[in-house]
Amino acid sequence: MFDTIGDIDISVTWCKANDICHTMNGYLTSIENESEMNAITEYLKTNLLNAPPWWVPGNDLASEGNYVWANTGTPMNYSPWTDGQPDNSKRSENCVHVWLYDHEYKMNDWGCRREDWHLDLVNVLYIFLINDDDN
Ligand SMILES: [Ca+2]
Ligand SMILES: [Ca+2]
Repeated sequence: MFDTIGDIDISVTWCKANDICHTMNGYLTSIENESEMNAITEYLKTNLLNAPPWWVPGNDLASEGNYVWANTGTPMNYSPWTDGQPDNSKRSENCVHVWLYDHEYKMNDWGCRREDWHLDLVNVLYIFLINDDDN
């Protein structure tokens, strides 16, 4: 379902993450159903000791509250939001990441250009996922 290009342990913004993927002729992968979410989280549990948040291409940059996948332009029909999210905090959260919250992987909207976080984990792009063919 997805390929990884190694575990790239750098902290980047959503915009930069997309740029990097483009230079590799790939995309941040969308997560369009529960089985895709399970496949990715299984990979993380198997290959990484900690629980890294990661960017997904979901965003509402074009129209507030209307989330689409940047890689396909299609609406986000699967979006397991964290309770209370998306909150468009400070009216400036338009990009989506997945994090471990209350022992579950959930989505949250976050600032597209933010890479700061007190644990230096959110917005760390540990994995690039390409060839998102849904196969
Ligand atoms: Ca927003
Ligand atoms: Ca948020």
